[in-house]
Amino acid sequence: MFKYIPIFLLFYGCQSSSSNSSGSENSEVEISETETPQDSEDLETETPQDSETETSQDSEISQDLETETSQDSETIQISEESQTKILDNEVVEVELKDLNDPLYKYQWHLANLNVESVWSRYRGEGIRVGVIDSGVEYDHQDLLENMNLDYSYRYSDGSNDPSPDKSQLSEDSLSSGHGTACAGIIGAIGWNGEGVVGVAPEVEIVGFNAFSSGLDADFEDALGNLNVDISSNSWGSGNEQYFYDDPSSLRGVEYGVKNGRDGKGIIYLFAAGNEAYSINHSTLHGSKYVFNIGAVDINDAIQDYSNYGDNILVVTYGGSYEGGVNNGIFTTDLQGLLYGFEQFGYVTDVLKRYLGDYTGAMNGTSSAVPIVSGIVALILDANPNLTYRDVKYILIKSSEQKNLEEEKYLWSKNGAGVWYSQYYGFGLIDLEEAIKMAETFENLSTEKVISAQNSPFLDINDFTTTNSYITISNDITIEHTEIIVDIDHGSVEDLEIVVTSPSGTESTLAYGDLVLYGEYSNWSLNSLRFLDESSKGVWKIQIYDNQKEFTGKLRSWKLNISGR
Ligand SMILES: [Ca+2]
Ligand SMILES: [Ca+2]
Ligand SMILES: [Ca+2]
Repeated sequence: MFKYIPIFLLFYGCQSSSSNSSGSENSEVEISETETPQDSEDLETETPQDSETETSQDSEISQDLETETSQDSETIQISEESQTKILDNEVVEVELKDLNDPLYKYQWHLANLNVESVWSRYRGEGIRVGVIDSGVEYDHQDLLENMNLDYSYRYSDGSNDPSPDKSQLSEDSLSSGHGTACAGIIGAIGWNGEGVVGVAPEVEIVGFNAFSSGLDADFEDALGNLNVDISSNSWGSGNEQYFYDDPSSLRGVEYGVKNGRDGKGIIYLFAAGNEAYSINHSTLHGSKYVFNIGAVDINDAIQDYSNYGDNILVVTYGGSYEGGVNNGIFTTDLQGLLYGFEQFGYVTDVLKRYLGDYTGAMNGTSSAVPIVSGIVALILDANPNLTYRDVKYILIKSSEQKNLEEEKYLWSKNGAGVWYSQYYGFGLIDLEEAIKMAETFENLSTEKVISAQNSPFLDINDFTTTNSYITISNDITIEHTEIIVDIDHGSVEDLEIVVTSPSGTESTLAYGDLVLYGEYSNWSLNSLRFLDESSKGVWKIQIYDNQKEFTGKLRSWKLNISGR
């Protein structure tokens, strides 16, 4: 069944690389600080289980506080045009005629989002979404008017036609329809008497057919393209058993966050993936600039395939494995019966009418991402002055905690009273609530980043917990925490890694029960679980080795805490 685009494996396979770009830079001015013995004594009593190795008290701990100003300085200024737009949004409410798109009744995700209540005010007009994928068939009747061909690009031949090229169609007739399906979910035309409706039916779609070449440099180029407001990415390594380092894609993302939307930052949405695995071993998915999206079904239940980890931001509807009515996501498909989803065999009578131009078989986190792209387009339509951090915060704060009582989802409250689940992230997106917040949201204050490192060189032995501590004296309100670990060990899959914040919140970053290939050589692990907590106090890392034979050493670990 179609869940995650299989051409990833052919064109964009994982690299189990040790050249983690985030760990090597060291240009910041660092203020030295010494850990007080008291702090560590307090902590010893907190960890009764297992034998443990204590960190040496005189380990050098350094930390620094830096302020990133490039983004916020520009966001404070509201252009005349934007002011008018906000004003317009407050007063203009359009009466919409009934939807006459025949497949709309099958688009349960739109009903669940109650998107009609939002469409009378916001439909994504003036917002541009880039779809980096297997191509977008621009001349599809339900896409054409919303396509922006000036900025669209097909990397295999340099043309502005983003459709799959001949070799994509012949080599992979099936999955070459993936990008067109994503585009329809985001912004298929509404009220035209045809097919389906996108979440943001007046948005502009830019197709970046990076899979036509499959080159790392082309993905970097597409990700760094500043002509879009939102970047929709339903692709990934496709095999989470391997550490995934993707420095070129990360460069593109960082460029777009710093320079896109006049410094407010492009919103980068990425599929969490469909391997039912942890995604905390991907440096791309770990980046604070990336929004990782998981998938639920029509009943708000996490789908078995949806990847997990403490870097999942939020979830939305992705559909279930079976596809079809009340399961799959109905959307545009490559036109005709030869290409696209037909080979999955699901056809309703209404779909038959279109002879292969639409499908009801799209699903997975690949579907969830374009839904969020449409949602973010509506949010930016409601308030174009939001930075990427604002949008992230709005999604977090407006989402709903579903199935809190079900133990398997491992919901817990952090020290700031924020619920988090490694499956749901902060919860299921609530569109109406997100729009309400966006309309009056004042930009978050300037971002601050604290970095601190401890290099204890501690042994990691079989069936033993190794503990180390870092004391932070700066008090910021946490948004994102990056933990860079430098561990020399013969078998990374032996290791369970847990980081505990000063508030006592535990974030598990490696589970010790998964097949894993890679090296923790200055490797970036990331957690959203400490949101809104204070950075100040003693942080702890615990590394438990749960298998015999291979042992190792914790050379160093570093905290990069972002917040305000
Ligand atoms: Ca339509
Ligand atoms: Ca088709
Ligand atoms: Ca071992």
